[in-house]
Amino acid sequence: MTVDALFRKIALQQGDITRMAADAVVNAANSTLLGGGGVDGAIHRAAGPELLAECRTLGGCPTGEARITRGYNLPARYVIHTVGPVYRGLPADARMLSACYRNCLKLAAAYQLETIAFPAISCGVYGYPIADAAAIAIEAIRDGLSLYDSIRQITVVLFSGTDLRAYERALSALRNR
Ligand code: AR6
Repeated sequence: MTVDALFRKIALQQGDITRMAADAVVNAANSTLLGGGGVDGAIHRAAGPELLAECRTLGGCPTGEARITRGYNLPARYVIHTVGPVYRGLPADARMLSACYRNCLKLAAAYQLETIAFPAISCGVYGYPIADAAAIAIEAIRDGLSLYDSIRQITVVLFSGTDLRAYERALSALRNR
Protein backbone atom coordinates (compact mmCIF):
# COMPACT_ATOMS: atom_id res chain seq x y z
CA MET A 1 0.00 0.00 0.00
CA THR A 2 1.28 3.51 -0.78
CA VAL A 3 1.83 6.00 2.02
CA ASP A 4 -1.01 8.13 0.59
CA ALA A 5 -3.42 5.19 0.62
CA LEU A 6 -2.43 4.52 4.22
CA PHE A 7 -3.07 8.09 5.35
CA ARG A 8 -6.41 8.17 3.51
CA LYS A 9 -7.60 5.57 6.00
CA ILE A 10 -7.09 7.98 8.93
CA ALA A 11 -9.85 10.49 9.64
CA LEU A 12 -10.02 13.10 12.39
CA GLN A 13 -13.26 14.63 13.60
CA GLN A 14 -14.65 16.61 16.47
CA GLY A 15 -17.56 15.03 18.32
CA ASP A 16 -18.92 12.47 20.74
CA ILE A 17 -17.52 8.96 20.24
CA THR A 18 -20.67 7.33 21.69
CA ARG A 19 -22.50 8.36 18.50
CA MET A 20 -20.07 6.64 16.14
CA ALA A 21 -21.53 3.77 14.12
CA ALA A 22 -18.15 2.06 13.71
CA ASP A 23 -17.46 -1.66 14.01
CA ALA A 24 -15.75 -0.78 17.29
CA VAL A 25 -15.29 2.28 19.45
CA VAL A 26 -12.34 2.36 21.81
CA ASN A 27 -12.90 3.17 25.47
CA ALA A 28 -10.23 4.95 27.55
CA ALA A 29 -10.92 2.85 30.64
CA ASN A 30 -9.12 2.20 33.94
CA SER A 31 -7.63 -1.13 34.95
CA THR A 32 -10.78 -2.30 36.76
CA LEU A 33 -12.85 -1.98 33.55
CA LEU A 34 -15.76 -1.18 35.83
CA GLY A 35 -16.48 2.31 34.53
CA GLY A 36 -15.49 5.81 35.53
CA GLY A 37 -15.81 9.39 34.30
CA GLY A 38 -14.92 11.04 30.97
CA VAL A 39 -15.32 8.99 27.84
CA ASP A 40 -15.58 5.78 29.92
CA GLY A 41 -18.63 7.13 31.76
CA ALA A 42 -20.19 8.35 28.50
CA ILE A 43 -19.71 4.96 26.80
CA HIS A 44 -21.20 3.04 29.75
CA ARG A 45 -24.19 5.40 29.97
CA ALA A 46 -24.90 5.09 26.26
CA ALA A 47 -24.30 1.32 26.07
CA GLY A 48 -26.47 0.51 29.09
CA PRO A 49 -25.97 -1.78 32.11
CA GLU A 50 -25.26 -4.92 30.05
CA LEU A 51 -21.87 -3.45 29.15
CA LEU A 52 -20.88 -3.27 32.81
CA ALA A 53 -22.15 -6.82 33.33
CA GLU A 54 -19.90 -8.11 30.54
CA CYS A 55 -16.96 -6.02 31.81
CA ARG A 56 -17.33 -7.66 35.25
CA THR A 57 -16.56 -11.02 33.65
CA LEU A 58 -13.21 -9.81 32.27
CA GLY A 59 -11.28 -9.43 35.52
CA GLY A 60 -9.73 -6.05 34.65
CA CYS A 61 -7.03 -5.07 32.18
CA PRO A 62 -3.40 -3.99 32.73
CA THR A 63 -2.15 -0.63 31.44
CA GLY A 64 -1.28 -0.79 27.74
CA GLU A 65 -3.43 -3.83 27.01
CA ALA A 66 -6.92 -4.11 25.48
CA ARG A 67 -10.09 -6.19 25.91
CA ILE A 68 -13.19 -6.44 23.74
CA THR A 69 -16.90 -6.54 24.59
CA ARG A 70 -20.12 -6.09 22.66
CA GLY A 71 -21.48 -2.59 22.16
CA TYR A 72 -25.05 -3.19 23.44
CA ASN A 73 -27.10 0.02 22.99
CA LEU A 74 -24.28 1.87 21.26
CA PRO A 75 -24.40 2.28 17.48
CA ALA A 76 -20.99 0.53 17.48
CA ARG A 77 -21.00 -3.30 17.40
CA TYR A 78 -18.06 -3.67 19.79
CA VAL A 79 -16.23 -1.72 22.46
CA ILE A 80 -12.48 -2.19 22.72
CA HIS A 81 -11.45 -1.20 26.24
CA THR A 82 -7.88 -0.09 26.78
CA VAL A 83 -6.08 1.39 29.76
CA GLY A 84 -3.83 4.35 29.03
CA PRO A 85 -0.94 5.41 31.27
CA VAL A 86 -1.33 8.08 33.92
CA TYR A 87 1.09 10.72 32.60
CA ARG A 88 4.25 11.04 34.67
CA GLY A 89 6.70 12.50 32.14
CA LEU A 90 8.69 9.24 31.91
CA PRO A 91 9.71 7.30 28.75
CA ALA A 92 7.46 4.44 29.85
CA ASP A 93 4.42 6.70 29.33
CA ALA A 94 4.99 6.90 25.58
CA ARG A 95 5.64 3.17 25.31
CA MET A 96 2.42 2.39 27.18
CA LEU A 97 0.33 4.85 25.20
CA SER A 98 1.64 3.44 21.92
CA ALA A 99 0.93 -0.09 23.18
CA CYS A 100 -2.72 0.88 23.79
CA TYR A 101 -3.25 1.87 20.16
CA ARG A 102 -1.31 -1.13 18.84
CA ASN A 103 -3.13 -3.65 21.04
CA CYS A 104 -6.54 -2.20 20.15
CA LEU A 105 -5.76 -2.54 16.44
CA LYS A 106 -4.41 -6.06 16.90
CA LEU A 107 -7.66 -7.05 18.59
CA ALA A 108 -9.72 -5.29 15.91
CA ALA A 109 -7.87 -7.21 13.20
CA ALA A 110 -8.35 -10.51 15.06
CA TYR A 111 -12.11 -9.81 15.04
CA GLN A 112 -11.92 -8.74 11.38
CA LEU A 113 -13.30 -5.31 12.20
CA GLU A 114 -13.02 -2.74 9.42
CA THR A 115 -13.90 0.58 11.03
CA ILE A 116 -12.62 1.74 14.42
CA ALA A 117 -13.04 4.99 16.34
CA PHE A 118 -10.53 6.11 18.99
CA PRO A 119 -10.77 8.85 21.59
CA ALA A 120 -7.64 10.71 22.78
CA ILE A 121 -6.56 8.00 25.25
CA SER A 122 -4.98 9.36 28.48
CA CYS A 123 -5.57 13.01 27.47
CA GLY A 124 -8.25 13.76 30.06
CA VAL A 125 -8.08 12.63 33.69
CA TYR A 126 -4.78 10.84 33.02
CA GLY A 127 -3.11 14.13 32.05
CA TYR A 128 -1.15 13.24 28.90
CA PRO A 129 -0.17 16.44 27.00
CA ILE A 130 -2.28 16.43 23.84
CA ALA A 131 0.48 17.29 21.32
CA ASP A 132 2.76 14.49 22.54
CA ALA A 133 -0.12 12.03 22.76
CA ALA A 134 -1.33 12.92 19.26
CA ALA A 135 2.10 12.24 17.71
CA ILE A 136 2.29 8.86 19.44
CA ALA A 137 -1.27 7.95 18.48
CA ILE A 138 -0.93 8.88 14.81
CA GLU A 139 2.32 6.94 14.44
CA ALA A 140 0.88 3.84 16.12
CA ILE A 141 -2.28 4.08 13.98
CA ARG A 142 -0.24 4.37 10.78
CA ASP A 143 1.84 1.33 11.79
CA GLY A 144 -1.32 -0.64 12.62
CA LEU A 145 -2.83 0.19 9.23
CA SER A 146 0.29 -1.02 7.46
CA LEU A 147 0.20 -4.28 9.45
CA TYR A 148 -3.52 -5.05 9.16
CA ASP A 149 -4.92 -4.78 5.64
CA SER A 150 -8.43 -5.64 6.83
CA ILE A 151 -8.80 -2.31 8.67
CA ARG A 152 -10.46 0.12 6.28
CA GLN A 153 -10.96 3.29 8.33
CA ILE A 154 -9.74 4.65 11.65
CA THR A 155 -11.40 7.78 12.97
CA VAL A 156 -10.01 9.67 15.93
CA VAL A 157 -12.88 11.50 17.61
CA LEU A 158 -11.80 14.57 19.56
CA PHE A 159 -14.07 16.25 22.04
CA SER A 160 -12.64 19.76 21.67
CA GLY A 161 -11.49 21.90 18.76
CA THR A 162 -8.11 22.40 20.45
CA ASP A 163 -7.58 18.64 20.60
CA LEU A 164 -8.67 18.28 16.97
CA ARG A 165 -6.09 20.88 15.89
CA ALA A 166 -3.34 19.10 17.85
CA TYR A 167 -4.18 15.88 15.99
CA GLU A 168 -4.29 17.69 12.63
CA ARG A 169 -0.78 19.00 13.31
CA ALA A 170 0.50 15.57 14.31
CA LEU A 171 -1.03 14.01 11.19
CA SER A 172 0.54 16.50 8.78
CA ALA A 173 3.89 16.31 10.60
CA LEU A 174 4.05 12.52 10.18
CA ARG A 175 2.77 12.59 6.60
CA ASN A 176 5.44 15.14 5.60
CA ARG A 177 8.29 13.49 7.45
N1 AR6 B 1 -16.32 11.44 23.01
C1 AR6 B 1 -15.04 11.66 22.63
N2 AR6 B 1 -14.09 12.08 23.48
C2 AR6 B 1 -14.45 12.27 24.77
C3 AR6 B 1 -15.75 12.04 25.25
C4 AR6 B 1 -16.72 11.61 24.31
N3 AR6 B 1 -17.97 11.36 24.67
N4 AR6 B 1 -15.77 12.33 26.59
C5 AR6 B 1 -14.52 12.72 26.93
N5 AR6 B 1 -13.72 12.70 25.84
P1 AR6 B 1 -10.73 10.69 29.78
P2 AR6 B 1 -8.21 9.24 30.29
C6 AR6 B 1 -12.29 13.01 25.71
O1 AR6 B 1 -10.56 11.48 31.02
O2 AR6 B 1 -7.45 10.51 30.33
C7 AR6 B 1 -12.04 7.64 33.39
O3 AR6 B 1 -12.61 7.96 34.62
C8 AR6 B 1 -11.65 13.91 26.73
O4 AR6 B 1 -11.86 15.26 26.37
O5 AR6 B 1 -12.08 10.18 29.43
O6 AR6 B 1 -7.65 8.09 29.51
C9 AR6 B 1 -11.57 6.20 33.30
O7 AR6 B 1 -12.38 5.32 34.05
C10 AR6 B 1 -10.18 13.53 26.61
O8 AR6 B 1 -9.55 14.22 25.52
O9 AR6 B 1 -9.72 9.40 29.75
C11 AR6 B 1 -10.18 6.29 33.87
O10 AR6 B 1 -10.20 6.24 35.28
C12 AR6 B 1 -10.22 12.04 26.22
O11 AR6 B 1 -11.59 11.78 25.86
C13 AR6 B 1 -9.69 7.64 33.41
O12 AR6 B 1 -10.85 8.43 33.22
C14 AR6 B 1 -9.80 11.10 27.33
O13 AR6 B 1 -10.20 11.61 28.59
C15 AR6 B 1 -8.97 7.55 32.09
O14 AR6 B 1 -8.42 8.80 31.78
